[in-house]
Amino acid sequence: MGLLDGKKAAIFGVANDRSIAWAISEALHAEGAELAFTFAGEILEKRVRPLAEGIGSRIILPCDVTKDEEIEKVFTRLKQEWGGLDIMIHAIAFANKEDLANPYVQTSRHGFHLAMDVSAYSMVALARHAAPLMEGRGGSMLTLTYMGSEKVIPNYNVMGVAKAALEASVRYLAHDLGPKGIRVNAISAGPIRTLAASGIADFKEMLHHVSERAPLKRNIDATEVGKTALFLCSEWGSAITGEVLHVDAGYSIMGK
Ligand code: NAD
Ligand code: 0WE
Repeated sequence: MGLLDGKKAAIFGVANDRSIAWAISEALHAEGAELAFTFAGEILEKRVRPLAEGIGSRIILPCDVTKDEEIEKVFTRLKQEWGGLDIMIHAIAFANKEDLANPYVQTSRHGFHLAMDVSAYSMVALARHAAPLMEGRGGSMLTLTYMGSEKVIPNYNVMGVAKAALEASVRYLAHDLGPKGIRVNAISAGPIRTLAASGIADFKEMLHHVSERAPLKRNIDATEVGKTALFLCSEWGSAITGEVLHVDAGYSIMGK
């Protein structure tokens, strides 16, 4: 008997086996959920397909969230294959590399729009398509955010602004979808070495800084985000919606 036996989950944001979305997938699968995956581009398909097939997933679809047609096709297929949906995981972010290196004040109009589109608006678009499939089943949606939305983290820049919009969207989506019995939440994760963190200047120093100051005196790993995601998306989280839950070894509570 698993906590999620018979539940159907759509996972957006696996790039490889170090992705936070993959750790969440493993946690949901271990409790009996059936999963569908999307990938952004052919290069990532080569990584995602073997991982998905390894846990028995049959639905593996392209979805660049900047393309409305691709989003529509995913949900059309999910409706055909499953007839409904219980869980949606959004673990997607992107900003131009130069916008994570130059001063925030230099952010171009295009760079701002891109980060907002991929990292914040995509949650709204996916939620709009997922909601009709979740009606009457008590669905749950979850996204991933970072403390750079609340406090200045040098170089996080336009991503911090996009995450602030994402977190506010979680609250507005929770208000819209709550009457249908659909919950919408975010996990604010501490820094984890993933593809999205590779090439970030001084990431090692940042991990060290956090582990010295966080109450638990350590960093977190993706499996801990997976366990929290399982809790939030399962019956155990049934009264939690519109929430941003920090999974960060306590780092964000500190004032010094
Ligand atoms: P990751 O690189 O494994 O995942 C990021 C995903 O975003 C990739 O799968 C990539 O394909 C996808 N993506 C980018 N542009 C896309 C587009 N146009 N369409 C569809 N997908 C697109 O890295 P991760 O660290 O697992 O990131 C997952 C989420 O976790 C992100 O929202 C990130 O902001 C958040 N997060 C990460 C950390 C960290 O330190 N790694 C901390 C807190 C929050
Ligand atoms: O959300 C993120 C990373 C998001 C991200 C990463 C990249 C790198 C490659 C978005 N866009 C891109 N674009 C690229 O071209 N994190 C929470 C991880 C992260 O990124 C940082 C961090 C942390 C932590 C950037 C600066 C400072 C800290």
